[in-house]
Amino acid sequence: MYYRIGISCYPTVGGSGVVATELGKQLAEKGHEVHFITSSVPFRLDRVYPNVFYHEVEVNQYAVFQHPPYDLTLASKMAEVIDREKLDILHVHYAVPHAICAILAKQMATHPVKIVTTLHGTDITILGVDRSLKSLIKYGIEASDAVTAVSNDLIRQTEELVQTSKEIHTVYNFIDERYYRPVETGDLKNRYGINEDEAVFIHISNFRPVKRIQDVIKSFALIKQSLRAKLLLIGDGQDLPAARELIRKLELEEEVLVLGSQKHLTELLSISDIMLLLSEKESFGLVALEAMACGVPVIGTNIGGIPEVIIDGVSGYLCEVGDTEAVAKKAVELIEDRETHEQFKEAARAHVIKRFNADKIVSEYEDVYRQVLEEK
Ligand code: GMT
Repeated sequence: MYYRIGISCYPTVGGSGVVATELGKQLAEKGHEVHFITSSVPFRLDRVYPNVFYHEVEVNQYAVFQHPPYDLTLASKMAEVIDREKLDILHVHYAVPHAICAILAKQMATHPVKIVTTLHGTDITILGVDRSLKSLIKYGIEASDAVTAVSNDLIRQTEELVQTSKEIHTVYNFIDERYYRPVETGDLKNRYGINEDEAVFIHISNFRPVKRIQDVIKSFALIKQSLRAKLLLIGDGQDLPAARELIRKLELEEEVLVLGSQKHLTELLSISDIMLLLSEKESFGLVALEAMACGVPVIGTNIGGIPEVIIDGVSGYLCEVGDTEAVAKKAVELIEDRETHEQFKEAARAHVIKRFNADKIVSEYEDVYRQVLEEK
């Protein structure tokens, strides 16, 4: 059974947009018709897919408007696409404003459509506790026909923070394992000035405060006391200037390579030995999955959905938030024990392929669509 599915998400760099776009591509490959309704072409939509369509949300900049009415324009575009394309499902990613816009669009449209909302993390853990948005988010969740969240922990937090008893299904993040795999890197290490005897650590994020970049740098400074190593910092965001300052203060300019936003992550992951993901909030941790798929074990914090992704002592390690000494100790032990490091690399990739492969997770989303369409 093939469906006509609308997808709305934040189309720029960010985990929720990546998941939404990859999901659209996978659904199209399976034969569904997919309609992206977004403010720009999603950045992961990098080639032509015959049954993928894009509907741009163009915001009116009329002078009377103090703020451009993006949310209203999005709802209006959603209603237009629901009716014209006869959508069966409108799947929105990130509760605000997408779930609210979808509910409004459903009321405006004449064609019957089901709204599926996926909660990604900060839409609950940060915005869900903001008094100005909390009841709106609760309404968006409860008025959706089906709701999914990217980890069991995010469901628990949604119930606690937003006080809802709406049924929420866990559908984990996934990766396309055909793309995310260890790749040939030629002399890439050499070109970055990394010696063969140096261990390579990597951190990839949007450098927001929840990512605790300072802990990544402090852990690396401790690691450096025992190992020859380099740290690759990938991404950009508000905490990058403070990160640069700390790197300078700890005299790590030679050893920390600040590479900014990068597209070809598989190559950078393939030259890395360990990923550090030391966030204080993380509903899942898509980057951990991407690293593990490329055979990179992850040292992560024991919070949010991370323990549902990393198997402690098998495909990486879990440490408490802020415990940089424990992170450094685990990292040094793993690098120094080559045999265990090899086992972790294999276990990491095997676990991702078994548990988080695209086919499995996309089928779980299709089950949600099927269930909701069977309901009267
Ligand atoms: O903060 C980010 O990492 C971006 C954010 C987003 O919404 O774009 O990511 C969230 O959604 C991802 C995809 O479901 C999850 O893998 C991330 O863990 C989650 N981030 C947080 O919870 C902080």
